[in-house]
Amino acid sequence: MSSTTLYTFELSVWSAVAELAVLELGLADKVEKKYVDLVHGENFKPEFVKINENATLPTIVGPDGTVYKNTTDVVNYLASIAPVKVKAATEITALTHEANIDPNFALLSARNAEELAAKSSAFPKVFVENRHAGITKYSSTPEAKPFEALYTGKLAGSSWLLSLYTNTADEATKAEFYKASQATWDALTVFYFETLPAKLRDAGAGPFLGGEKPGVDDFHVAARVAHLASLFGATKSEEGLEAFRKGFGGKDVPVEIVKYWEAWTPRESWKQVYAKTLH
Ligand SMILES: N[C@@H](CCC(=O)N[C@@H](CS)C(=O)NCC(=O)O)C(=O)O
Repeated sequence: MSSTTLYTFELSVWSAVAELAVLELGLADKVEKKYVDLVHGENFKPEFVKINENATLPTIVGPDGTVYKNTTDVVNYLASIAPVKVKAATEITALTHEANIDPNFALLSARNAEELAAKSSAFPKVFVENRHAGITKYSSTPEAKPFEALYTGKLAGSSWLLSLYTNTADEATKAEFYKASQATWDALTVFYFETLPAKLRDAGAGPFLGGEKPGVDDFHVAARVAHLASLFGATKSEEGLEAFRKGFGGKDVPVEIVKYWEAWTPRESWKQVYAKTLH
């Protein structure tokens, strides 16, 4: 039987969901990983777009050639083939993927000119520039022709981001971006201070949503929590809770989130996935 291939990247929040699942579900020797460098837009190579026309990670190609093209399908597939059985996804999995709390938009978001200036001299700027260069390069190849609609849409989005990050956007565009960024952070605050703590309380003794061990929901939520800590500047697990507190303006971190963080961070899967840095 040929193997299952997971297309992944070490700095990708949604890939981390799949990577945690592979380890927790005892599938490390059954899944072959292939790295796609998102920071250089390699997900826009026509060879990859032929596999997943969304050009996103994680992506899985199963032994029979079936392609799983989004995080939810990828993890549900992994759970279905795993020797270890865990609690299936519930509503919280879908909630972690709601567009109004998009983690990748949060990374690039800026609520005002100061935030945008700070991010424009840090990693987000590098990402925006390189990704734009990657889309531009790959979209102009003959192999890209069948996927013209994808490239046209992605180029429009990346040109918009580049204009913001190179300070060539007009005032109306900037104002709209600040407003969208503020809305995302307002929604993220509700998610981390209300929605997620309530779901953790409903889950009972826990410490995971899946019970004593992580279930499918937990793979999605864990990666979101790690990503949020990284957005607040934490690179190591032990910096996470303080980063949350500071990041949310000094507000106490909900006790449910504290317990959740403390349950995840000692696990081998977590230590491996976040060995280099939280992301
Ligand atoms: N809804 C999709 C989102 C996946 C997604 O956006 N993944 C990011 C990496 S965390 C990506 O591949 N981005 C590619 C890009 O546009 O640069 C899913 O759940 O799979």
